[in-house]
Amino acid sequence: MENKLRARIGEESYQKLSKINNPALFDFIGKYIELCNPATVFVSNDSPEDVAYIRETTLKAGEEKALAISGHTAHFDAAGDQGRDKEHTNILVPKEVVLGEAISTRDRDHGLQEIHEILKDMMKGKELFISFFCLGPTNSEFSIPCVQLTDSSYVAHSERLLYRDGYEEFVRQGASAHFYKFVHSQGEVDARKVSKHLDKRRIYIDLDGEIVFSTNTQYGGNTIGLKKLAMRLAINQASKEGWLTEHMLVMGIHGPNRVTYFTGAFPSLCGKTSTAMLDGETIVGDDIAYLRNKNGVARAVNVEKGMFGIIQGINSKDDPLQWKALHNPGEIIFSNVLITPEKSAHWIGRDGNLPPKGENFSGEWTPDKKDAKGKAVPCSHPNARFTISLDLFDNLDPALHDPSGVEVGGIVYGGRDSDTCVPVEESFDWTHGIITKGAALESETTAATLGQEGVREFNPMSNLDFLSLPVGAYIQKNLDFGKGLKKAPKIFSVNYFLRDRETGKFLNEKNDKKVWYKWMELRAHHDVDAIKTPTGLIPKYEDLKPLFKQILNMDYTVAAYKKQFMTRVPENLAKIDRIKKIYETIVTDTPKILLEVLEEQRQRLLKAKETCGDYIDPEAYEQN
Ligand code: SPV
Ligand code: MN
Repeated sequence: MENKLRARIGEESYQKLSKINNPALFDFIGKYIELCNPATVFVSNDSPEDVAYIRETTLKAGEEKALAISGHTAHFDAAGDQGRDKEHTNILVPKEVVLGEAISTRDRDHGLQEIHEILKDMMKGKELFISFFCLGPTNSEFSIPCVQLTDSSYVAHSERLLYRDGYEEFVRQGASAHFYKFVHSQGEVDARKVSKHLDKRRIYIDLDGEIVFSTNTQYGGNTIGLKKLAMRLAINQASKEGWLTEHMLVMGIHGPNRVTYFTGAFPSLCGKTSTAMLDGETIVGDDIAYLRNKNGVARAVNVEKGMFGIIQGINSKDDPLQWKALHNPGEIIFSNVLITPEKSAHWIGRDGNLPPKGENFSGEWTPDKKDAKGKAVPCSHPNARFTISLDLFDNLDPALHDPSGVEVGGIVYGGRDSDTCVPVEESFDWTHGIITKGAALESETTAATLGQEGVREFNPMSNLDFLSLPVGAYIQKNLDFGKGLKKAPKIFSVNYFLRDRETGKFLNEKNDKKVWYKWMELRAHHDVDAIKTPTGLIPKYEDLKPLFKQILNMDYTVAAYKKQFMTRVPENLAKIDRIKKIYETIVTDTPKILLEVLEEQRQRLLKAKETCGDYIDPEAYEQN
């Protein structure tokens, strides 16, 4: 095998590979080179020359186009390839394994057979890029080495910005390395260099083999193997080993002479990145976290070191840190934005006038362009993104690469909820938080996934799309994790999307969340009191008022507070009914405690309703 591989990949690449003493790695690489049959193979050892080669290839191959600012490039995905393809993303499971209705699976034997047929000769005439990365900081209990095979220089380039170098980690760990494997092919591309055969788009995750396959797609969420695809492998591994893999940001909230680290889970396009990037705080990560119990303390790391962020709505006023990085020289890949005639990037919600023309995901674009259904084509796709290393941001937290992670002081769950939950609320304890904030999370669908937007969906821990074990078992793992801690972090919920009952207008400004985090930070240290309601602990007006003044220079009114923090009893009861129904029907391995805790909450709401009515002013609780 070794000699065959050597002849196939060339001496230089072979020399790089041979420094890694791992027969399983050689077998994997040999097998997929044989199957995919690329014309040439490039192995990267993370050297500056190798990194530059991949970057230059993206331009030569036309997968990216250079923009005016140095280091900026733009990439397009096909018009129908602009979000995660949930329908064709399946976990491959042997017949006897049942993950439940909420998780999309496919029979392992059939799936493997199908994907191997699709991959056969798929890289004929193309270059294969082999890169090594590490999920989590290197040289750490959290590290998971990964190897990515892809025929897309854009994918290899994106991963370079998003993940830590892994070549040395493979060399260091040698034959003992436990690693994840990824095979991606964009398939045949058209004149615009976008995948042509979207009907053959498949994303399969083989838990047993710890290998992910992705074909006939380019959108990052479907192709950047180390992101959400690896997440399924890590959730599976974590569930067996007693740690957690979560769809969470990690950030430092700067309190009075201290920094308290928070993790936060939000469904895609619901404010996770803008939270992680709050001005005045520091970012460790904006998308995926591993959490481990170390000597009774919950510690978290960012699995990544870059950001695949949503660009829609980023403007100089609300997002000064992103704005600055996006307009400075530095390596950034813009995807599915508008390229203006001046070769700059434009997007929905950006400052400045709409350019008169340009190129976007739909091809040549002008403001009056309509799609086949007569609908206006926006200048950028709502799920347009930018890929950047976190070190280009001024607010990078110094703990990003700390091998032992950061101590978690609080955990936040949030969704897109127009009518039920208050803007910020603390749970009574870990179990109440995991169940009523995490497991009961609902959110209205967004453009991050293909399909209809604005539909309220159940999304436990914002992690449903990525689960690789039954939902009930996953929730039990979360409950158990807290029980094993000496001092469990406080659990909160936030809702940035609450609307006025009468006018339908949003009740909060985009930056109000700055106040919610400062309040949570104070609560994590017991520095302020809170008001007990049937659904949790809410802030007191007198604690929020000075925070609004200090942080936003705003006069926060009692009227605003009352509207925001009123308990909406009918909506809360309806939510409990919806969630209970799911956990009694769709989820079949629901922990008993989950239904009990929801029932207790229902009873508290009914009791409060008896004395205070359907819509309860926070003052009513204080007087009790
Ligand atoms: C998300 O959709 O949650 C993302 C981007 O963070 S993706 O890579 O598509 O998952
Ligand atoms: Mn995400």
